[in-house]
Amino acid sequence: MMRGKRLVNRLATLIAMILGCLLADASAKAEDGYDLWLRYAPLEGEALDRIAGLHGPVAVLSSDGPEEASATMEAARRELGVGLTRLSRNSASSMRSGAEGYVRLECPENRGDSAVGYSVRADGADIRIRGSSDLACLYGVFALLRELSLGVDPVRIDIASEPAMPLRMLNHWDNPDGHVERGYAGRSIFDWWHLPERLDQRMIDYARANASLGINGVVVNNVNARAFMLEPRYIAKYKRLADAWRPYGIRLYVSVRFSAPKDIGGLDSADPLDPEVRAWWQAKADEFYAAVPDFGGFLVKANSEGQPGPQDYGRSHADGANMLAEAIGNRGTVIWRAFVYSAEDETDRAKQAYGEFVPLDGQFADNVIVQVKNGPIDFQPREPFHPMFGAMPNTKLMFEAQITKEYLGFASHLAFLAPLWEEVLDQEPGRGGRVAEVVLPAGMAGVANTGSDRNWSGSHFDQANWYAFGRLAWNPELPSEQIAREWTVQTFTREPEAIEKIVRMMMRSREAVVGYMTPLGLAHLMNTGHHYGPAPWVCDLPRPEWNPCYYHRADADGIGFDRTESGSDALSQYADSIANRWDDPNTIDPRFLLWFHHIAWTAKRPSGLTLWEELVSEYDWGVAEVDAMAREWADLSDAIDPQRHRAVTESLAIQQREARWWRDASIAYWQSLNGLPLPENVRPPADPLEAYIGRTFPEAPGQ
Ligand code: GCV
Repeated sequence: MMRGKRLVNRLATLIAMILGCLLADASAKAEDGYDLWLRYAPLEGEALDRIAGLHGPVAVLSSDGPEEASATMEAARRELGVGLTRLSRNSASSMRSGAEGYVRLECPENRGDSAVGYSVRADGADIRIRGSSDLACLYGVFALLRELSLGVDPVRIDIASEPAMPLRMLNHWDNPDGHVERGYAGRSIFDWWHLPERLDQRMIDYARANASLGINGVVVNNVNARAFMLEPRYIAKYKRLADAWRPYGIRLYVSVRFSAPKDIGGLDSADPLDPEVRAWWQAKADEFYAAVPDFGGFLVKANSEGQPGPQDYGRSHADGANMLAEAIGNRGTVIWRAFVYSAEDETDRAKQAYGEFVPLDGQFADNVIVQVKNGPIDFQPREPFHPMFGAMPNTKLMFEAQITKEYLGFASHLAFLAPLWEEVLDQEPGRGGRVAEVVLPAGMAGVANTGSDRNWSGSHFDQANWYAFGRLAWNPELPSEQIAREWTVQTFTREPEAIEKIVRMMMRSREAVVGYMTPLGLAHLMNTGHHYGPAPWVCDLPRPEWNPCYYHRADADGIGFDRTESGSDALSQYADSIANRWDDPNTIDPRFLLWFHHIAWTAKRPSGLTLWEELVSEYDWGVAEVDAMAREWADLSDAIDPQRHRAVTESLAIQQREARWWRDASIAYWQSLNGLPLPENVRPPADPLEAYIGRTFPEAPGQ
């Protein structure tokens, strides 16, 4: 019996190796970015010699395991075959029969996504990957390949890792017609038109990339959901996708429109307390689980930006979420978004979510998670952390990040977002530990930046944000710089000087964007609708909070939103330990100054400059940083393949131009209000204010 198993495993090994060679050869073409961080560029010199003796993969099954390897175990072997073959210069001879060591996959065949911690350890000439489920072995394989790509000596490998949080998910804002809301990488990767019969290879490569990071959930459609995506024909499509992703440990979730019982169910109400409505959702959930037994659950945007919700019937968010939670039962999860604000509510928008949700703490069912954006407004280049973190100790809160860069220059600006997320995860709300600890029982969700572009993300550097999100969701304690470095080595180059330059570029990039777009705590000054470029002058849209003027509150005397007690008092939503510090413009972290304070243009700052001088110097600093990044990248032409080097050079040229535009248009507008001269030796805006105001961009993507 055991010999039979061994034979099967040996055969599987051989097939995986041959497949690995074939795949590796097929990919030895131009560097177009499709392979992401799973590129496995051949190792050289000593690093190559060190892995040359490694055979892979051999599965050692537990004695009570089934005869056939699970699809996940097969995926693990396949990945190992591909990875080792490519890393060892695509040379089959390095997998020679006299190899000194084996990579041993020692995981029982039980499937499951809970016990996925793994260890990867050198044991003499062998490497043993161990875990309590097949998925643990797949994750371990990706971890081993990452280490080898980074040049770690196989005999020194010794890692043990497990995910910090249960849910590590991507939220797609993809519409059924293929348009991606806030998507800057082409069309949607989901081909609803041809599913379920046709499944694009991209769906498998997407799953591989996610599994390599430990991402274990994908919401496949926009939170601004269409009700017809709950119809049986769509459930068949989800089934095909879920079946394809299951081996990679990815559960499929769907965004639902709260009014679906009315929209497609023939009912005249969607009241969550109406028995007919509840029965409709129960039947709908059962239909999902009949087709997809491991269906993840529903994501809901309710009573926000015009979406229907329980408040339409005088019910609370908890009433709505709990109704869906009951329908799903212990089979899955309801994720209810806290991104709510209403046109009718005159309360400072930054306060509304806290006001609606915190009183409901403790009222949500066990299988409900409330998903909270990193900041209280909307994925700005910089926001203070959301005050709901730490304020709902009896509710599972999930951290929502935006990987796609709606407010940070779309895909053409280089902005590495790990420092942004790290900044928020590291905050201490004053209750419940750091934000990273508050969200541990739930997880992290990231609004995906993928699309049909060959490089997936619209630009090569934007792949790093997908990567960073996944790595942080697995381990929110990972430092941004380490993430940048490991991504760079796997994706671009192993040349030490080039790595240092690229990491430096990445680490300064987000702060540069803050500098030229929204320095000193300014926010939401982007043009309306598409959010492309500056438009601080927009003040006349019907809904107050759609206007940049609402956020900057600039006039002849000063600028900034007074959120202290004398203003909207949003500061009171933070714990005293924080509010006391932020209450004083001289002690607040200057990065949040104008978020919480309205300051006179001529006020002297602790820096010795006036506010106006400080603001102008921030804009100039941001622009100079982008110029420096472009220069550093230009120096790297020998270290990076020409195709990707040129693509990044062109994006940086766009960023340089647009950084100047942001700086010039903003300064021109502030001057039109304050009438102040520019500080000495400062370059005046290139064009008069009217020229900036007159620009229109009907072609801007992602609207
Ligand atoms: C999906 C912002 C974006 C919207 C997005 C919304 C949300 O307002 O501009 O496009 O809608 O956030 O997170 O629901």
